[in-house]
Amino acid sequence: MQIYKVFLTQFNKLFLGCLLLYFVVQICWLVLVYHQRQLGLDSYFRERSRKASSRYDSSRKRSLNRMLKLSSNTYNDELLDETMVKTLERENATLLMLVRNWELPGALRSMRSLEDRFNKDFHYDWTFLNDVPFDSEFIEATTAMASGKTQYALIPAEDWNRPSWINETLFEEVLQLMEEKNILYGGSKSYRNMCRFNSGFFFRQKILDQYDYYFRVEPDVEYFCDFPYDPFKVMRLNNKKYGFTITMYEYEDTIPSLWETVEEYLEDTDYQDVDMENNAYGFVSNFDFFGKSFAVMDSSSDYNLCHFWTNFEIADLNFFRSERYIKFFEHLDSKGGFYYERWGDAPVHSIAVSLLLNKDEVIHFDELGYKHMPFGTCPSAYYMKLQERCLCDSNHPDNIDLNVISCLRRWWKDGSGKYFLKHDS
Ligand SMILES: Nc1nc2c(ncn2[C@@H]2O[C@H](COP(=O)(O)OP(=O)(O)OP(=O)(O)O)[C@@H](O)[C@H]2O)c(=O)[nH]1
Ligand SMILES: [Mg+2]
Repeated sequence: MQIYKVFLTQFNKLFLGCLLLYFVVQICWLVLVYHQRQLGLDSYFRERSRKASSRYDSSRKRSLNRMLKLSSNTYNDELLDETMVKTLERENATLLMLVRNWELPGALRSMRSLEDRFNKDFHYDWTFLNDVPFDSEFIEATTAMASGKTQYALIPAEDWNRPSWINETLFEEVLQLMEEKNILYGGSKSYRNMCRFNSGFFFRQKILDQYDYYFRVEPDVEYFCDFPYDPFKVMRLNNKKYGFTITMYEYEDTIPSLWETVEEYLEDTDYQDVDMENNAYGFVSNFDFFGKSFAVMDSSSDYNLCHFWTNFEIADLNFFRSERYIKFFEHLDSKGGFYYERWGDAPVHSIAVSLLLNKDEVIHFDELGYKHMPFGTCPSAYYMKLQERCLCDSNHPDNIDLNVISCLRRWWKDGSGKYFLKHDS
């Protein structure tokens, strides 16, 4: 009996021991499997990220930059070697800045940023426009900052000033009213001239006749990353007519009657210039659910207020020069809304682009980090940011793409979609 009891106790201990061992082995196995799976996923995503980041290797031309990497105690004869400073093939394009003389410091900061990030390798011309003559200090400093040719033009008074048919009494009343309502630039006369000029006259300036593409630059903006390509070339090769980086909602108070004017234009022209099957009409008119949210802006018209932020703009001048765009602009202009309200060039360009172009003719440059106060955009792909030497934080609250006032998800849904989703092999 005694022996039987001892045997039972030993057997129980052995059994419990085995059971414990079994559980330990099971847990180890599960941890191992989970870990392996994680490793697998990590390496899968790492590999895809590497592929994405090496996509532009052939166009980076790193070797041309070698001479710019001198340390302070190095002297390199190659700097004087003509072959090292050969200019890359260029498109028929110019960098374009409408600017005032007193904005020189900001203009130089923007130039410095764009030269360092892009133009030092290409030397595209810089074209400066102003409603008064540029002073010699402005010309001297900007010429020194540019790596390409610089040219300066005075805007003819008739392209800039308020037309004579604007009712001055009504105009003054509007200015006062909008000023009282604290509408941004609501009381400014020159801001209205600028918006109208940028909507209907910049592309008619003689100095731009020689070019096909322009890249709009404003004072005090910053480009966060090395450009992985020549955006003008990307536009031409892919038949793009309009490029943007940021899109968001417009202040409705500045454009109360813009949309009804657009609808009137569509009816007057019997929709003959718009291809509703292929344009991005939905981008400016849809209000439905997108991403995780509904639109946050209320609109009292059928315009959802989405627009491209035109302080960054790379576009085909021939689109703006086209009869259909001019017809669109002239219709809007004839209503006086640039003065009686405060129509901005951003909603005007954006609505025109969304109506008159095929949505695939519009490109979102999502690799080019960019900032114009108070918002910026920063690429989120980790390896791309390293490779493009970006100086920005994609998780920062200033990144408009994370903000509810961004229309980017609307563009993905109702515009030309998200690039990598369409082109991933
Ligand atoms: N020559 C000239 N340029 C102007 C005038 N008003 C604005 N601009 C330029 O037009 C562009 C847009 O003007 P901004 O004052 O930057 O307008 P905004 O970007 O809507 O507003 P901010 O948030 O103040 O930058 C900039 O490149 C300005 O330098 C003007 O009266 N004369
Ligand atoms: Mg600005």
